[in-house]
Parts: sequence; structure tokens; C-alpha cells
Amino acid sequence: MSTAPPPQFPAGFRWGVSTSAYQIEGAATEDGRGRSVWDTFAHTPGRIADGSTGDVACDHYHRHAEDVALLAGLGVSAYRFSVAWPRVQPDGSGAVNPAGLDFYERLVDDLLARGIDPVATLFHWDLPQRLEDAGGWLARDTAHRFAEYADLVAARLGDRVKLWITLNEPFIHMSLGHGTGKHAPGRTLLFDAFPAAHHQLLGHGLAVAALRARSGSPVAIANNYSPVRVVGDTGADVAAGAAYEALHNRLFTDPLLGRGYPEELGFDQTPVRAGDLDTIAAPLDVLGVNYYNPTGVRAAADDSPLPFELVPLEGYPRTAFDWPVVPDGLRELLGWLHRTYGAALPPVQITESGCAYDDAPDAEGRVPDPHRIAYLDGHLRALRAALDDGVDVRGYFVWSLLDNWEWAEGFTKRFGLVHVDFATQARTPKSSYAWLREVIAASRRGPDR
Ligand code: GBH
Repeated sequence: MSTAPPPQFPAGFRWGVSTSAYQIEGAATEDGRGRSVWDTFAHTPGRIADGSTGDVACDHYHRHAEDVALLAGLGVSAYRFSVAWPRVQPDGSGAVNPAGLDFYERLVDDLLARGIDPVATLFHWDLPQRLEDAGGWLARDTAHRFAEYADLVAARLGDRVKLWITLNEPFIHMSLGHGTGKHAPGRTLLFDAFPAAHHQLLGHGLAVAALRARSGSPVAIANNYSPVRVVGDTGADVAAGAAYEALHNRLFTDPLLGRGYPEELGFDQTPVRAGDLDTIAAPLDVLGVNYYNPTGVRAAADDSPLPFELVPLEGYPRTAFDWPVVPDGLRELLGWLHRTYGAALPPVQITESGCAYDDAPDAEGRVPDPHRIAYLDGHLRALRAALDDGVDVRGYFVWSLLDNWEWAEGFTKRFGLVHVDFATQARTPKSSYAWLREVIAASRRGPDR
């Protein structure tokens, strides 16, 4: 880690942390909440590494006041949470559950009272199970149901949520949820998962219109990106890199920014109807960027069903998830977005950046996490460099506030600035929390040091 003071960011730069509903809330059967695909998936034996579920998770549903106090103590200007669709609309259509909206209203009002901007993600993968039973994101109707749900949430909170994020990482929901089956709903369609991409994007576009009708606040989507590093130097390696680039980084962003789907992927366009691409290209106020690491790609073996092969990048430190730590990848990625989309690229906010380590309390009860401090320090320097390169980045959100339920990995991966003892629900801020608090405070004071 560099010993120089962390870099300065412009006045008004948005500092935040992110979470998602199923990963922290718990209270899975309380106050009228319906079931989601993740309830079903987590309760299916063999799906989750440690056999756990999100039934209780961080019990945030009951401990939200304590968690908002942790946000206030950190000094963030924004908090990105997600709204659980099955809490608000248990069956995904029709009847509203007022207790669900009440919960998010309390949270939002609590944040505002502390001077923290509420940033609400409407879909972080927890589709109501009833909608899944009717075809889920493979069914076009789900896009319309999503817009209806967006309208319901915005009718209650449109005057107070400061930034809307329609979808979180539709690429991951398509690829892991519908392609490989590692995530809920567990479908294994591989490249036939394309309808789940198109219907998510259509739902996004319809939701943008619904949100604009109810709320004056800006609207975004949060995509995950991974800069592609070609491993090897043959023409086939370079072509494989381009194919992976189109799949991971362009499949969602090209149509969002008015270019239609990348043609080289050869997806069957049957689900795409006249007018859909215009709906999807509704202007965005902000592009949310989730960045974790670059991906190594080379040509696939001749008998592979895929047009590329993913290879681990050598020579980098690794997190407890085994993901390589490559801060410069963030600068590389932002440069790629800037060059590729030019004037069509909206202002960016980094809506997730973070790392998992095996953090545990020491004898004094403190939780030292020097690796996370180094990780954040490196990524903030890379972000500063991207700003100096001319990329318009307006904020940085750390994933995550709390150690939480990490999807297929259950409780085995700790991403929090705050340690959670899942047996007692005790929260202990890690050393990275104190470090980030100082970085934020110094950045707010301005360049006076
Ligand atoms: C996000 O997804 C989610 O939005 C969030 O809910 C989740 O908790 C968080 O990140 C942490 O996982 O193949 O080894 O190069 C992250 C999506 C997909 C990013 C897999 C890193 C590849 C690692 N991730 N990816 S590797």
C-alpha cells in the first residue's frame, strides 16, 4: 500500500456503500413478504457452499437503525440498498404489501434524517417465485411486471430516493442465474439464456419511463464490467478476447447506449420486437459501474462449445475469493468505456468495488483488515487517475457495509467494512471502516493538507 495520503476527489463527489436485500435483511417470512427465487434456491440442498440460507442473514430488517448509525459514523453521503420485490409485491403482480413499503420508507426517512442520500436498486436478483413459475425473465411479461413494481415503489418513495438503479448486474443474473445455474433460478441454458438478457433490459427501459413519471430523481442501471486481458498472441486469442468483450462488457451496454445488440455473438433475436431497442435506449442519467477484477481470455480448444476460454491472471495478489487484485483494471475499464462510447457515455458512479478476506476479531476484539485498506487505497488511486484521464466519475460505493450472505458462497466470504458475528449479530467496524472514514472526511475538507 502506498504511504502517500489518499487522493483528493472533487467537491460533491459521492461517497457510499452498497448492500442488497436478500444478502442482509433476513426476516424472510415476516410482515407479508413473499418468496423469491433465492429463497427457493438457497433451500435446495447442494446449492450453497455452507448449506446456509438468507432467512436471517444480517437480520438487517430488525437492526436497520443500528446499521444506519454505522453509515452515519462512516460519514458516507449515500447508501445504496435494494428493495426486495417480494416484500413489496409478494406475488410479483397485483396486491401490494403495505408493510413492505413501510419498511423501506422508514429506512429512507432514517437515512435522510442523517443527511445520507438513499440510492435504491429495484432488482438485485430476488425475483418473486410466482413470476418465476410463470417463466421468470424468459417471459416477456416479466418486463411489464417489473415496470409496474417500479411504479409502485416510486409512487411511495419518488420524492425521497435520490438515485434510482433499476437492475443490478443483469449480465450476472443472465449468465450465472440462467446460463450456468450457479445462481438462482438455477437454469442451465448457456447461450440460450439470451431472452433473460433482453427481457431484463426491456424491463429496465419500461421502468425508466415509470420512474420518470413519478420521480424527479436521476435514473441509472448498475452493470458489472471486467476489462479483458488477452492471454496469448495468436489471432485466435485476440478474436476470443473480442468475443468475451462483446459478451461481458457490451451485450447490455451497447443497447442501453443506443447501439443495439452486438451482432457477432449470433444470438437468436426472436425475442426482440419492433420498438424494444428504443425503449431500452431511454436516456440514462448515470451509468453504475461494478468493478471487481479483469478477466484473462484466450482461444478455446477446438472441441469447446464456447468461443473463448477464461484463464486465471497470474502475478497478482488474490482475495479470499481467489479473485486477482488489480487496481489498474479500474482505470483501464473506465478508459475503455470512455473510448468505446464517447459522448454517449453518461456520468459514471462506481456502484460496487470491494473484496473478501477472512477477517476475524483479534484478542482485543478489534478486526484488523490491512488487505482491504490496501485494496481500497489502490482502487481510489486508480479512480483518481481515471478522473485525470478525463472520465466523468461522480461517486464511489464500497461493496459492502456489512459482512453478509454471499449468494452461492453463503456466509463464507466476508466483504464488509463492518464485521458481523452471524451467531450473535454483533457488528464490529473493521480497521478499513476507520480508514475510509478518514479518507472521506479529508476529501470533504478539501485540498488543505
Ligand atoms: C456482485 O457481483 C454482486 O452485485 C453482489 O451482490 C455480490 O455480493 C458482490 O458482487 C460480491 O460477489 O472469475 O475469478 O475472475 C459480483 C460479480 C462475478 C465479480 C464473478 C467477479 C469473477 C471472478 N462477480 N467475478 S474470476
